[in-house]
Amino acid sequence: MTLVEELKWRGLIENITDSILEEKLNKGGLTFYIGTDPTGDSLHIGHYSTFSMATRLKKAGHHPILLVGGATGLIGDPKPTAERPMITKELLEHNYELLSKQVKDIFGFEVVNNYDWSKDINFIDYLRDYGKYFNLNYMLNKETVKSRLDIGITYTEFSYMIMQSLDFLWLFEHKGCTLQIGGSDQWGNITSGVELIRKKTGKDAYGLVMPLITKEDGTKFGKSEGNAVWLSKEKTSPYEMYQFFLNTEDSMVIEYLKKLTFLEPEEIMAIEERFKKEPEKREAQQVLAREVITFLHGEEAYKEALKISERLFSGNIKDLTVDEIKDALKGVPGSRVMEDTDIISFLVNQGICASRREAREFVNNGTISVNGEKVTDEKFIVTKDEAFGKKYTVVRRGKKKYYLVEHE
Ligand code: 545
Repeated sequence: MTLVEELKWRGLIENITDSILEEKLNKGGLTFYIGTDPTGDSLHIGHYSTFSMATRLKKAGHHPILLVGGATGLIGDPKPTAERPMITKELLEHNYELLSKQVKDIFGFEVVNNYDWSKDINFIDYLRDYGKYFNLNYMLNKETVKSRLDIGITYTEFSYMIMQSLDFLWLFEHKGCTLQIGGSDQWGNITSGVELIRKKTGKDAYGLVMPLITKEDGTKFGKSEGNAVWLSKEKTSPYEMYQFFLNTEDSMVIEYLKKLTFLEPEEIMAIEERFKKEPEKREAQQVLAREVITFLHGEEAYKEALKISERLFSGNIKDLTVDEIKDALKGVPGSRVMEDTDIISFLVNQGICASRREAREFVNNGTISVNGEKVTDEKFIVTKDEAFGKKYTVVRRGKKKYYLVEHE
């Protein structure tokens, strides 16, 4: 397969500005960029497929540049639904630091900041040197602007497209950058940059956009119980990410393997074959989790996530550390306890059993474990001293249900 054939097979090309780009992509040697605004302090898994495209192109012999929008972030790319609240310069600065460090750490590419070349453009020159190249009708016809015309759009957000176009022009002139890539929501901004370069220099530049990843029902991919799955370990632990991928819908998992991993097509096809025969083994989900977590956080972190997950599954949690326990049981029902208590009162007081009768029944038939040890004696006392780090008592009811009780 050529590079372009492979990208198509993976479903990573939604649109390109000129079919001649296909040949150039197959040949190698292009300098290209992808941009992100520091509107948050971390990327999330929804951004990952577009950013990992930079790695794919790099592996195929192209040169990537990552742009973090210290200037554009102050303005705000118009969303179809509403004007963005402006974020303070301090917050933007803070996000910039974290985000540029994150993309450098994960992807290891050169990072540039559009603030560096945008901050000194004065208003009169801006209108004379650049504004003249933007036809109002052309701008009004762009999807993002069009979708805002009835609800309203400020001059500030309306100008965003021009700023992003200036970036492309600047990178074209100073870094020999001839291609911009992004998610499909960036089509308007990218094509207006291509136009600006053509009008200003008479030369060709190109754009490529990728489809945005969705779930089976068409909604946004990348949330777990309502929370975004972040690429930062501090915000989403490798274990949480592992759980997220393990729960991937069967109907989507092969698509995600194509879009989110660097496994060879042959390998993915072989997994697909096996997965079709025995979906209940969840091999495809496991491989997906392994590949993404290893790429983002390294092999150690992946093994750790796997270990926690296996321990919770088997109930053998005795030698986990306090941190592993906290990480593993984030989000399970939790409560607090003041003093050491006998198991029956404990189970009822913590809402783990509905009545003393039920608590006795569960203890007697071996349904209850405390800190990884089965409890069958009604006189067993739950103590702070034996809690993980003298702080957390972990109760398991049956095979799957975990509770976390914190000692005060
Ligand atoms: C700015 C200046 C440029 C080129 C690009 C930009 C950013 C671009 C944009 N991109 C999106 C974004 O999201 C915020 C991330 C929060 C940490 O707004 N105008 O910055 C997303 N982008 C990645 C993909 C995207 C896009 O970072 O392109 O489609 C998501 O997958 O929404 O010169």
